[in-house]
Amino acid sequence: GTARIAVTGLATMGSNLARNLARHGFRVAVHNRTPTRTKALVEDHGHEGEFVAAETMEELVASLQKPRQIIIMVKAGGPTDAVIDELSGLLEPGDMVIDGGNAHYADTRRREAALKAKGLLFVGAGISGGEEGALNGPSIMPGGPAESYVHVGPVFEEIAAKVDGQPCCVHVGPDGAGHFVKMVHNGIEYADMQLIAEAYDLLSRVGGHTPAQLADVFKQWNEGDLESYLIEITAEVLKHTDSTGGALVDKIEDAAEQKGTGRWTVQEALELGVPVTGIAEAVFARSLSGHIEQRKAVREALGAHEVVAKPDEQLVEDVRQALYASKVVAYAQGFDMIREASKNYDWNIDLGAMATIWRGGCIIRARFLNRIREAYDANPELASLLVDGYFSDAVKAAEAAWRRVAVRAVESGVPTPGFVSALAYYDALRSERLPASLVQGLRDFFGAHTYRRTDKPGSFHTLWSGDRTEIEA
Ligand code: NBP
Repeated sequence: GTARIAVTGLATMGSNLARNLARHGFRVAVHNRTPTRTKALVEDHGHEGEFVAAETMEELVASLQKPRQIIIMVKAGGPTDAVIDELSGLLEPGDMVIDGGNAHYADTRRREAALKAKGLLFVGAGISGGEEGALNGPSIMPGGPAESYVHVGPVFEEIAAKVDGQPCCVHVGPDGAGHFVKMVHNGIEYADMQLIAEAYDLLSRVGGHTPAQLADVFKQWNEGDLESYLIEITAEVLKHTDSTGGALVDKIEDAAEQKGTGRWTVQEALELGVPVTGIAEAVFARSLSGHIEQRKAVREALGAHEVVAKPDEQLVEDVRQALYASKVVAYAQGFDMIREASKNYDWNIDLGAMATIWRGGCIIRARFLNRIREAYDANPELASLLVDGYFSDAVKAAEAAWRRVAVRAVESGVPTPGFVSALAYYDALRSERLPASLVQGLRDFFGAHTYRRTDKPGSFHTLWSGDRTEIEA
């Protein structure tokens, strides 16, 4: 065969990725379970590059140069397994199967091991940036065996987004590392959006600003440290008026949906024992918003809470600082999670490189990712992003404003779980003593779970139901 690479699964993501490949001069073989999609792609976009249309999987495999590289862009889960099964019977040792869907990293680990046994190289690649990114340059997070990257890397780096001339693509690590990092990326995206939403809520309900005024505020914020795609599109959404002439945001039902990657992130964080409070609060806030009936029942029983607007000069700037500090915490937690997983699975992930490849192509692309990269470049062993000089200065500078915002939110009854839990996390990490001492005392009382002492080594138990002397456990 003569095609450089193949894509199977030509819905939105797959067809855009195939077009991106073709536009970059790669001869790309295309296939879809239902052949009408393949025909439509070649008819509508055949002029953009060199496509080889394949009706069957056999044809697709035959159309490729060796070693073969096939990107799967089908619905995650069962469909991906079905396609892998079909392909693995047709491929030869050394060929590469690349899953560009939103797979759970545990599935990717399982698939990688199964294909390795057949001599095939399996690459679980996180691809971020939605349909727009797939077409014009996504952020790509490929995992899998290092030798696969020799072949896949140059192609992916070519079609990925570029920032300062650098491609937003790097080999993340073995087996499920790429999909794991993509999952955490999505979790951070949840946290970031929740914080933005809280800022909007406070400024509209306590600050008394209209969506149009807030569009200007966010536009201004986008000129500074907060500069990011999400802040930019927040201004766009807030500015938009619909056919009724009013702000669209006031008409959109306030029940947030989720596809599940945020939930996965929190589930995995619980397993790894990493407190990703920002992501967890964001997932729960979406879930709470969706309980329309329960919200109504409680509102009716207790009375709706009326927030009285009390505009003041300082609020906008205070909220900006609280948003920035809370965002730093959310990213610090996300990076902690990647570091822990990397240790746990021996992935050896370069944290600074992750910040680098998120600077373009993906939803959380932001100026401040440069700072994260610099922090990990300077010290790959950072105990927390909060320890880095730039970030510790930034959160300390924001601290007073952050506390004022938390107080205003609590006093006025605007729920800000993201801001408040980020502040609690910051305060907890900086506390000399935590009340975990009492928790340990209670656990020892009812369950003889033992405790350690600050003044001598060893484990101890107090005979709570006896004479209350202490014994060494
Ligand atoms: P969908 O997730 O909607 O999947 C549709 C594709 O899967 C079609 O090509 C369909 O073929 C194929 N397919 C299904 Br369904 N079952 C199949 C089976 N048993 N065997 C073979 N093919 C099967 O497509 P998408 O929205 O383009 O997303 C593709 C992947 O990219 C997903 O994993 C998604 O999570 C991920 N992703 C999506 C986005 C996004 O913004 N949409 C962003 C990042 C990642 P058919 O035409 O014959 O039905």
